[in-house]
Amino acid sequence: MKDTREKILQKLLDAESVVYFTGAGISAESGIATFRGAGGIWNKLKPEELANFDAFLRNPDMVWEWYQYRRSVLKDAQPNAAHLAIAQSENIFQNVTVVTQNVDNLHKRAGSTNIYELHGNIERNFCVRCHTYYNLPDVPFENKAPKCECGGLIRPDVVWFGEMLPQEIFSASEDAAMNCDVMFIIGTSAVVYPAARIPGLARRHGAYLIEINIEPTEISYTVDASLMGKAGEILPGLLNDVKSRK
Ligand code: BJW
Ligand code: ZN
Repeated sequence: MKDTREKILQKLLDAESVVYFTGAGISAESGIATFRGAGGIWNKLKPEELANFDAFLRNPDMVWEWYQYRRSVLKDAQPNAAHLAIAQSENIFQNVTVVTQNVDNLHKRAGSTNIYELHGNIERNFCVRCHTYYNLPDVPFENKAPKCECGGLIRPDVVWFGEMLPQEIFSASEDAAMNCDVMFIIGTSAVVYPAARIPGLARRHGAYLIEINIEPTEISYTVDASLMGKAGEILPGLLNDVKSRK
């Protein structure tokens, strides 16, 4: 049987280092579509046609347009109660690290200060030929894939299937996982590797694992506590209880 709320609170009261490992589900309540599950992007579009480099080379305008659409949604979106609760928990715990698979920048906008972005950031772009970086305001906000001065295509600075994750960021995330007392696993299906290795690493190094998700996932059976429901509804209340008892 999974642990009770009292046991969870006790673990959080004793914790010095907390890692939040987050996925698309944490941004669902901000109106950002997830990839898998109900309403997920991949139910309608094929990942292999959009989220890999060959697809981009085959049809740069189509892939670029998809990212521009997502950027336009993000422009009007706000961090939700879960992002904000995580940022504010820097006042509760000594060390707080956000390890996110998301590219949406909402943790930063919520005020979190220690964020490892495993799959990049949709607000950055770079030239595939000369590797010059372009921030969003530097590239035209239109649907045709822009070109760099050198003639190379400009792509979003995100990690597509078959591409390596940023190695320093992944190593730092592994270190955080190996050294935390509690890891929250929030809004991720935990099926995409190597990111999905992070919770297991934390567990093997003695961390207490709390999952928050609207449905069971690949790793639900391995965690100490499963809280089923929306992150924006569960997390703020839990962290408020910890704060009021500290
Ligand atoms: C809520 C909620 C609410 C909803 N509250 N919860 C076979 C086996 C194993 C591995 C592989 C394999 N074949 C290929 C691989 C490797 C591949 C991989 O893992 N594939 C698997 C899918 C099978 N991985 C890679 O290719 C990675 N690179 C790599 O391995 O490099 C090494 C290498 C290099 C060269 C050659 C060979 C090896 C790279 C992976 C990159 C992933 N990129 C994406 C796109 C990023 C850019 C973009 O955004 O466009 O990253 S894919 C997509 O999935 C995105 C996400 O970050 C990632 C994870 O998704 P996430 O966050 O878990 O979201 P969902 O939608 O899956 O889940 C949402 C959850 O939220 C659900 O559980 C809901 O229930 C829940 N939820 N509302 C709480 N309100
Ligand atoms: Zn260039």
